[in-house]
Amino acid sequence: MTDIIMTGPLMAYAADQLKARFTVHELWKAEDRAALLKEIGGKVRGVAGGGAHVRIDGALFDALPKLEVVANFGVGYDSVDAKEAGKRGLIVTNTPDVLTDEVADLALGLLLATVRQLPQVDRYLRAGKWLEKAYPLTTSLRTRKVGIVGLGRIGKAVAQRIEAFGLPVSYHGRTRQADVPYRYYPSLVEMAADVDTLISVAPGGASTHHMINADVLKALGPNGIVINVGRGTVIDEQALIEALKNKVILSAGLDVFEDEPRVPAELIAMDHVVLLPHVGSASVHTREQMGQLLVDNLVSWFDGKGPLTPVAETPWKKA
Ligand code: A2R
Repeated sequence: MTDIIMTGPLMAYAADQLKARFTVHELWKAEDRAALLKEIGGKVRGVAGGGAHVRIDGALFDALPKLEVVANFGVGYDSVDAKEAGKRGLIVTNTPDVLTDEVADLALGLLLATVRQLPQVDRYLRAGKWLEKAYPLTTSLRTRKVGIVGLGRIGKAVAQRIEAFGLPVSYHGRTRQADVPYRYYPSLVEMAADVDTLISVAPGGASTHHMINADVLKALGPNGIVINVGRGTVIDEQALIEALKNKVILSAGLDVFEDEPRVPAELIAMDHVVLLPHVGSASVHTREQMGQLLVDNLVSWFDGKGPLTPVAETPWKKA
């Protein structure tokens, strides 16, 4: 059987399929990872990974001279150095599309929860405060203008849902898209100045690092709400905390953070933000689909049929 490494825990649904088809080495369980890599590195041809358990980069590739393919669990693959993989002729795959609607649903749920303060209202009832008086009136989704940062697969699914709620949509990305009806802003600060609600669905990595910074938050203004379901690194978290403290913006709904699973104590102490533990795609249904696509990519590759969903940095050309 072909040897592969699992860099972090995968749900049993996917892990059991991998174990049936491959000889699986569970790297994150090893007390001495370097020793395990030394022992088995020479025969490993595939990696199944994702998340922050082990960074999949040149150092790992060096330890795996026979490596051919890295199958990432998740559409975002910023924990994999895909550029370096491309240089070395390796293939990296991710799990696009199968999680698009789930994450978009969560984005709308988080937006509503933030605007109408649903977690706070729930806490209010449980604390018996309704018996004393009605919950104070909240801000509203009505009259809001939404700017999407990263109008990709998930961004478009979010935009459709925002349209269904009757709100205007704009977007910012590196390129104008010909086939979408939404207003395009080449400048994120200019978009922030024209809207009051930012929803970030941009990927992580160097090119988006701290893209939502103090200037963007200032432009968004005192009625501003920031929702992030993409990657935590896209927002300058310290600038966000300052903006929330000083009422530069109104509120934030965050599913992703800069240093997960660690969330700044200052955010946790704020009652006017909604914080979720990176659950965008975290339903049984969608995680099974993602797991299946990871397995299918590895099986297809080792059956000689090529990868199903290679990332842009490691395109696959059939010989
Ligand atoms: O910039 P464009 O036109 O290529 O648009 C992409 C945008 N994007 C950026 N926008 C501004 N500055 C950048 N440096 C930048 N880099 C990328 O993000 C595109 O519209 C969007 C990403 O869309 P997709 O590749 O279709 O990804 P998908 O499936 O929507 O997932 C987005 C992210 C994942 O990477 C995970 O981090 C998270 O959502 O689950």
